[in-house]
This record gives sequence, C-alpha cells and structure tokens, in this order.
Amino acid sequence: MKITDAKVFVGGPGKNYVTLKIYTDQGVYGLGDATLNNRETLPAAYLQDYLIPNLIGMDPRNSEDIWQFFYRGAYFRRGPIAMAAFGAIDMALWDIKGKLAGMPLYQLFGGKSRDGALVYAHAAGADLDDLMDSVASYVDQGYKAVRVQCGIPGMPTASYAVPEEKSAGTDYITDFSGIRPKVEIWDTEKYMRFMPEALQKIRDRFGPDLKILHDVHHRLTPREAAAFAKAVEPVGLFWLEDPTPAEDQDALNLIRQHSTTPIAIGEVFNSIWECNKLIERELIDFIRVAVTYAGGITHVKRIIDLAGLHNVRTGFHGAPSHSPISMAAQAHLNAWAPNFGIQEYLVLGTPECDSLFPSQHYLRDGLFYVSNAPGLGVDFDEDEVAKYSYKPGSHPVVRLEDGTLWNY
Ligand code: KDG
Ligand code: MG
Repeated sequence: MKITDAKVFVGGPGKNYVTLKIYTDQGVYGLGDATLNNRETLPAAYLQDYLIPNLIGMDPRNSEDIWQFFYRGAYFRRGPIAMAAFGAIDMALWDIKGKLAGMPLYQLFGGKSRDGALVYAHAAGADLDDLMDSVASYVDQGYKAVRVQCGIPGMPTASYAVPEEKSAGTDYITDFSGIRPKVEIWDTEKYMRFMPEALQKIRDRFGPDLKILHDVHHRLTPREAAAFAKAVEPVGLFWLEDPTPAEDQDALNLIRQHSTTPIAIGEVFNSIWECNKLIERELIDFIRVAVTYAGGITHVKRIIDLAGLHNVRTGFHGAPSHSPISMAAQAHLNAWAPNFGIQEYLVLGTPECDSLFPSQHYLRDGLFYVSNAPGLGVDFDEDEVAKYSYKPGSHPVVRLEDGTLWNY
C-alpha cells in the first residue's frame, strides 16, 4: 500500500484551519489538523515544501516509522511548527489505519474506558456580574465544568480572553485586523487583589458541584503564583492553569510547597521532553498538550502513559483554533485513556463548520460522545473549503503600565 498524494488546505469559517489530506493507492484517505493559531501558513509550508515530497510512496500503515523518520530526520527537532506538521501527518495515518481496520480509533487504542468524556466551556465577563451571567448560561446548557475569566476593576484594558464590553461574550484572542498585535496592559497587584474573591463568589453562587477552572495565562512570578494558589484553596478549583511561564519549571516547586490547588500546564509544550520533568516530579495534576502541536496521536499517547504512572490526568488543549479533526483525535484518546481528566471544548458546531467537517460526534449534558465510524470519524469537504481564504491575525501582546513587555 502506498501514499499517492497529499494536499494542504488553509481556511475555514472564522479560523485559518490547516487541513492535511493524505491519499492512497487503495482509495482510502486520511485527515490531519496542523492549525497553529496565528502562524498557520508555517506548518502548511513545512508540509508542502519538505514533508509531503518525502511522504509520497511511503506505506501509510507504518505510522510509527514515518513519525520517527520525520522527527529524527529533521535534525533541528521539536518546536510548534514542525510538531504541528508531524502531528497532522500522524493523525491522518491513524485515520487511514482505522478505516482499513473498519474500527473507530479508540478501539485500536484498547477500547472505551467511558462513554461520555467530561468537557469544560469558557465563561468570560467584562466584570463579575457579566461573568456570572456567562457561567449561568453554560450551567443551564448542562455543562458540569466551566473555565472562568473576568475583567479586573481598574485594569486599563481588558485582560486575557475577557470581552472589552459587557455581554460581548468571550472576546476570543485572535485579532484578525492584521499581524500587528493589539496591546493589553497588565497589573498583577490588581489581579491578585480581585480574582481570589471573585472566584469565591462564583463558588458561593453555583455551589459545590460545579467544576471551576481558571487560566492565569503565564502572568505571575513563582512567588505570586504560590500566594495565589494558596489564596484560592477554599474555592476548591478543579484546576489553576499556567500560573507561571512554562520555561522555568523549578518555579512549580514553590507553588507545590505552598498549596494543594491542582495545577494544569502544557498547552505550549510540543514534546514529551518538555513535560517529563513536571510529570515525573509530580509538579502538575493535569497535562494540557494538544495532539496538533505535540506531534500527533503517536507522541501524545506516550505522554498519556508517562502521566498515568504519576497520577497526572489529561486535560487536552481545545481552544477554538483546533479544527474538528484534532478534536476528534483527542476525543478518541479521551474515550480510551485510563487517566483521562477533562477536555477543553468550545462549540465548533456552527452550520458552516459542520458542512466543512461533517461528523457524528456530539455533546450532551457537558459530556462529549465520540462517533463509532471507522478512523477519526470526521470528514472534510474540499468544495466547502474553497469558499474560504487565509486571513492574517495575531494574539495581543501584554505590557505592564510602565511599558515593560510581559507574558501573553
Ligand atoms: O492561541 C492561543 C490560545 O490557544 C490560548 O491562549 C488558549 O490559553 C488558552 C486556553 O487555555 O485555551
Ligand atoms: Mg490556557
């Protein structure tokens, strides 16, 4: 069996999804997602210029050897661009494998450990009242877990993932007005004074059963993060995400020494070599990698198994920049993984998105149910994608009030 061709498509409704389609001499094809938010053209070029010419003629069933060939063969290894490109190839090869076997992927991993997988939604508000309304709307829809982000009184601009105006919903991150970023102003003291109390008010209003998550988005120093994690202990968070920037992994020691608040990290990690210390030293409770830019199913499965040895559960990244293809790959892993924790999930199911990526996966009462179709269980309409084109966008940058550049 041989790979005869592969094509990359960039575009989608409100997102620059990077979709890879691998064709074979037996008519079976596979789909992969290489979307790297606001840098989408780079994994697309890596696939087109370097990987696809090598892929043609290979036996698609040898997904392990193909992964090793690209990873070891690149010499300059890792990084989000390369790992997203390898990730897309790997997903597509697993999709082909499942279709050849006539089985959904979770069966090839070892079968289902659960029917529905717990997901969390994103609630956000320009102020606390606005956030309460947003949380209430998700609770009414049946969500059991909600991430909460709130505008901070006195902060000169909106902060991470928070709308600038009340009732504007989640102001989601990418600014499509061009590649020059907007500037957000950050003030740690104002955040530290306001946020623990706001989280407690959310707990008081919604009761003990709602799983509440919060993303610090790398904004605190180790000492501040330790103090914050300790201050929010009475709230009983499901997790506190990215309290400090991930480069300094020893920072986590200080947080652990001072608090038992569960910690989730990993959405900016691209390989097992970036998270093995955190996992083996049991400095985190949830690993947040994504199958897209952590090298696909083959590599993320290794991370899941390592995490399982150390009581670390999964909480894969699922920001809306991931297409339904990588969300399907994660859904199969979530159905199988014995150490599954939760899945970040933003409803992608607009009519436009469903027409581009038809599937039978569904969400009910805050749980995600994976399709039983062979392979990933999601398709891709080449005629639909022709309606969209690439739109340059950017994440904001963050500065302190004196102008110092800070972590987005
Ligand atoms: O592109 C960046 C986003 O994916 C990231 O900011 C989202 O932190 C994020 C999250 O937890 O979803
Ligand atoms: Mg995050």
